Amino acid sequence: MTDHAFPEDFVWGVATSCYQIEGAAQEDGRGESIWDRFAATPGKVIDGSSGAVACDHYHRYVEDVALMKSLNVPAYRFSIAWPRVVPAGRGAVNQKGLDFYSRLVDTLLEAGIKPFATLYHWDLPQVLEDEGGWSKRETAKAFVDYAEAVVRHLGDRVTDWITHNEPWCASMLGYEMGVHAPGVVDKARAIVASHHLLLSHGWAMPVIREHCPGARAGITLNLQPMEPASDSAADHDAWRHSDGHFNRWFLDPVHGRGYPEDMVRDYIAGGFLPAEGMTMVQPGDLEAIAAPADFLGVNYYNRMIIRSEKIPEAQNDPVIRSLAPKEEWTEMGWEVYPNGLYQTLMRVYLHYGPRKMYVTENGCSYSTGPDADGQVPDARRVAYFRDHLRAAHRAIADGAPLAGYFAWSLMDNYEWERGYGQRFGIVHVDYETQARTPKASAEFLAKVFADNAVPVDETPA
Ligand code: PNW
Repeated sequence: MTDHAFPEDFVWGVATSCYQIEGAAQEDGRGESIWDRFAATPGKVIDGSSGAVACDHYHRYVEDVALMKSLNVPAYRFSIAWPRVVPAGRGAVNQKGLDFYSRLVDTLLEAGIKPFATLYHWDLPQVLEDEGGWSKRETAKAFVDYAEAVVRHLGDRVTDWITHNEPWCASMLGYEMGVHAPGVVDKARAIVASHHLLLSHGWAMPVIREHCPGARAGITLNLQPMEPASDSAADHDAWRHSDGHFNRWFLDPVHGRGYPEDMVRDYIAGGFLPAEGMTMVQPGDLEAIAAPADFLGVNYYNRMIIRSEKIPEAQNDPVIRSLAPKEEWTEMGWEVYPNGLYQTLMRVYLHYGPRKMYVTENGCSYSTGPDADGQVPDARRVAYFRDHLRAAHRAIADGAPLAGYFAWSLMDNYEWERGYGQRFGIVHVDYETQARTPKASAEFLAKVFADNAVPVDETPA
């Protein structure tokens, strides 16, 4: 049987984010971020842990790049820490912070690995949060200055730029549900924050192009296919609302459609927006947010089944993540649903028509560790990647302009409010010794990367 071959110029890679792997939180002039503060607040992170040490990547990046090279990794998506580069949020640039990323980029290029840099993966300088964080328009301005400093310094070597990672998480998990930093529970503030996150993306796009001619730039959204739990009118309406809150609220403005009107009505009705609606939107904002992008980044993990009644597991929107039996969930409690990746890519392609798409994250949490022989046989993760890659391949065959795929994550790391218990890596990390051990899934992906193809037959783990 032949394998599923991918397009010749398809970009394969692995992804990480700075706070989740770097550690060295106090070093070389790095300022405090909202995640340092949040993690130090009792009761916020499940195991009380923080990213202060994490995978110590700040000191081990040479070893980590060599590891990627040994796994045939062609591209690496990482994020840059705003509090390292501009410790006070705005103003003085910290050269030592920039130098770290400069060394990382040089090491990647020497190894023949293409860097994809994300400018914001949730670690806002705490000083800016003290002034209101993303609910303040000034934060979007500060982001653009920070972005300019980074691109001026790295734009000669990095050509692929992602402004934001998952503004839904940054706004809604951070300011609506409060389960992520800065831990605010205020839906009205979260909606304002979402606008300023998107605005900062739109404002940064021309600045990236100005300082990096030939740049390819875009934003990454976390998207989920959703279905109503039943054919009741109430479940269909809840489905409309959840899809609007999670997917359309970000997809629509980025693609020039403004904010979805049904959602503005819902938020006014819920008391989360004033009767006049989106009063924080100023003339020119929507045009800025719709800045032409070279690609849309899509992070895909699972689907949601939506019902109208609140259930105990759901904190806000009445959703259930899955109807599947618990044995089929990952350790995050997320259903394994590969077809949802196909559905998501096809929806974006057919409804929004982006120039290109990348899957900038896809992966799963299973805590498999080394066995007696020092192997890490993570068969479920191998199956997860194989099945999601087949779904991606189907979307390409059906016309979706998918240009690349980044596995989440290069290595086990700090899984935010879930601490170190959740392991998404294709490489196992022993947090006592910092030893890295490639799992079976790393060997599987190394072969996919080398062959530019996914096996069609059952892959033994
Ligand atoms: C993403 N949700 O987070 C992030 O980009 C990564 O930093 C993170 O490690 C990874 O997924 C795994 O969690 C998400 O509630 C967090 O839908 C929550 C959601 C989606 C993505």
